[in-house]
Amino acid sequence: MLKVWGRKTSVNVQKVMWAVGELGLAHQRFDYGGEFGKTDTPEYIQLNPNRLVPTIDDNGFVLWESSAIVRHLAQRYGRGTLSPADEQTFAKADAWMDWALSTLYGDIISTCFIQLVRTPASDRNTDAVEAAAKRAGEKLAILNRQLTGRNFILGDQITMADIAVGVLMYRYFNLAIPRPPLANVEVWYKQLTQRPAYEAHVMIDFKPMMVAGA
Ligand SMILES: N[C@@H](CCC(=O)N[C@@H](CS)C(=O)NCC(=O)O)C(=O)O
Repeated sequence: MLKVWGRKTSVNVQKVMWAVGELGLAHQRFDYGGEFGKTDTPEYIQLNPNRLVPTIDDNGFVLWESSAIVRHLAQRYGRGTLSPADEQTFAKADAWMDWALSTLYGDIISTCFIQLVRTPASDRNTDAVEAAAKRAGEKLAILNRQLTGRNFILGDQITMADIAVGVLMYRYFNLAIPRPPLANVEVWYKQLTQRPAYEAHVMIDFKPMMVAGA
C-alpha cells in the first residue's frame, strides 16, 4: 500500500494528498514534520535526507519532492487522466508544475503565508508581503489568460498541472492580501473547492497554524 509521510497542514503534503484523493489510491499517511517532528530520526533520513515532508513509499519505491511525487503517481495510476496521454500536453502540464514552484510558491507561500501566519506582527515585513502579493497577482494574470475558454489549465479535464498550481490557491485566496480581479482564475478556483479531494486535503483552515501575535 502507498505510504505518505507528512503532516496534513503542509502545502506540499496537501499537493500529494490531493493527487492521492483524485486517483482514489488506498494509502496510509503518517504525521511527520511540524509539531510532530520525527524528520530528524535516522529511519526518516534514510527515506528523505532533506528531513522535509512529504516522502512516499509506493510499494517499495521511495520518492521525495512533492511535484515529482505527483508526476510519479499521475503516470503510474492516472495515465490519460491526471497525466495527459498526449506527449506535448504532458510537457505543458510539466511546465505549469514547474511554474507553480518557480514563479508562484516563493511569493505566496515563502513570503505571504510565512509572514502573515508564521511571523508575529511585530516582526513582519509588510513591504515584502505587499510586493509579493503584487507579483503573485501579476503572475496569476498569465494563468488567467490560459484559463480563457478552458475549465482546467489544459482543457476540459483536471490534470497534474491543476494540482500543482491549485494547491497554492486556497492560501492565496484566504490570506489577507490585496488581489487583482482575475475572473477566470476565480471561476477555476471555485470549481476546485467543489471537488471532494480538494476539500478534504487542501481546504484545511490554517488559523490554528498562526503563531502568537501573528
Ligand atoms: N520542495 C520540497 C519542499 C518540502 C518542504 O519544504 N516541506 C516543508 C513543509 S511544506 C517541511 O518539511 N518543513 C519542515 C517540517 O514540516 O517539519 C517539496 O516540494 O516536497
